[in-house]
Amino acid sequence: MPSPEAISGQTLRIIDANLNRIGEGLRLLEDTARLLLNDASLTQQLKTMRHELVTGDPSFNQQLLQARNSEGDVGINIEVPEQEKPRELPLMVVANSRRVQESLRTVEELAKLPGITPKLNSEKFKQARFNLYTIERNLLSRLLRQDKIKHIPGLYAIIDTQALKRRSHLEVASQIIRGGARTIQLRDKLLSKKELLPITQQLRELCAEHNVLFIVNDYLDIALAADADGLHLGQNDLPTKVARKLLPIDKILGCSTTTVDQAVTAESEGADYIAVGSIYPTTSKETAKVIGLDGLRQIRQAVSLPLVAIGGITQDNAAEVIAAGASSVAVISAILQAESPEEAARQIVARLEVQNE
Ligand code: TZP
Ligand code: MG
Repeated sequence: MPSPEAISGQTLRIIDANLNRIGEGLRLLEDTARLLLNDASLTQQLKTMRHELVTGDPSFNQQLLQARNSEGDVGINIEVPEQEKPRELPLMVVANSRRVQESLRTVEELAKLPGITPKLNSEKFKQARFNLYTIERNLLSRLLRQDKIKHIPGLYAIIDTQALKRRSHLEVASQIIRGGARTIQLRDKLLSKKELLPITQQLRELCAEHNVLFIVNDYLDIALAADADGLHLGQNDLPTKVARKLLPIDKILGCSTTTVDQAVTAESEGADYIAVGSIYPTTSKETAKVIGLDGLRQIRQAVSLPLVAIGGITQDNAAEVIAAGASSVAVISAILQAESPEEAARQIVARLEVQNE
């Protein structure tokens, strides 16, 4: 009879296969966070996890290598049914996370065997499994929002009820979309929510038809009720952290900032883009503080999220705002006070395109 401390070759083979699966799966997740999402924090978490789990005691690693028998693995030729193979990146991320979680669980259990305990710390694999549940959620939600965030660069037109001067939200939004806006935000400080909701729903449909991003300012409830693509909040609105928790994971969240500190906080609390301004003096917001292009440049240095510059932006200064680091320009009066909102939008879009060439 072998002693209970002796480790069988089969056990080592299972551990070896599972450690490999953990390393490979974590690498795919890490590369997604790093190369696709440019998310430094998630990348670091995944890298640290991978290193901690797969670099073990050298003599034990040697035992694992000796037990390896890939050619004799009967699993190699077992076909995965076609419909079970993930073809989209979010599904692939889920599938890989699950594989790693299953392998972590397997190693966690095997590490409790008397012969393995001195070599592998079961608790470490359990902790990693729980950490990975959270990382999977963050990674997946970032991926699902990625498609929406891609619309941000370009013209971000704000349909402000007051600036509309009784014109129809829907009619003016259609003109601005024809002029080339990539994002429409509904900003209202006048109507009741009862009046605002049907307008929001109509704008949401219009934007969906034209593949334009649709964001609601201030009101989480209206954004949810109309199934908008996202919500935009200022410093005195619902805190970013709270809104992030309440929003479905595929909805994007924008946050208005005037300082580096506010921008860094918004980024760390889950904003998807940051509005920066007022860049120039504006008559559209009484409390706006002018921070200039220098303020914008400082925020550009401090955060990596896309920046939407706002405040006093016109076709004459749009290009310099982009040159100072904004991905997008948000505009009210230069469009809504123009004789033709469509033409005004088109002119600004043309300046942005020249700047990006
Ligand atoms: N936040 C900072 S400035 C501003 C807001 C909502 C108003 C932007 O309007 P305009 O007319 O484009 O300057
Ligand atoms: Mg607000």
